[in-house]
Amino acid sequence: MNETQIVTNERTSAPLVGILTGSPSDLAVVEKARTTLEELGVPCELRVLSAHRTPDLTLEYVRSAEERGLEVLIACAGMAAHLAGVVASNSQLPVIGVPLAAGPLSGLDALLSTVQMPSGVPVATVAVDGARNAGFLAARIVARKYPDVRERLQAAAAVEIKRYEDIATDNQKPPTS
Ligand code: AIR
Repeated sequence: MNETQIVTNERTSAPLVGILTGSPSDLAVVEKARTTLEELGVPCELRVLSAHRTPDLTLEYVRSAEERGLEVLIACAGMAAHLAGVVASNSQLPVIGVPLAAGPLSGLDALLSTVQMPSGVPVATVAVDGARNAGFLAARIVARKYPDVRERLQAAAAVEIKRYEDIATDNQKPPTS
């Protein structure tokens, strides 16, 4: 995949969430944001854009995002991760930052670069490699407007609760032998 290729999901409806990531090398982790959104029925698009390597294309994408109908942006990057900050300073859409564990510092550099934003330019930063939670958070934001997404979030939460309750119940059983 080249650095500007758009990867859209299979849904026909227009994307509500735009996922940006700094490099093709990030995709194994970043795909989790996309699959989470797809599980929750939230149309999204994923694009490889770097604040440092393709700054003009990044700004073009971010500045046109709102008028194209996007409602939330997820920005993922490793190392000197300025992508989420650049996105938040060029759009009034809510921005979720995902610091990635790339390079010798294993994500600590990306975490600090993403989370320590100046006031007035917020980035809601999730955990290092927290792409799945970025998907859930984006879904919660759009769920304020789309009740079907809220219902799917609730159903997904119920499945998780049941799964861990079953595990806890099994733990209480005495060993069979
Ligand atoms: N990156 C790309 N442009 C700016 C930054 N910070 C990040 C990517 C990736 C890391 O640098 O998001 O996590 C290494 O990228 P690459 O392409 O060298 O593998």
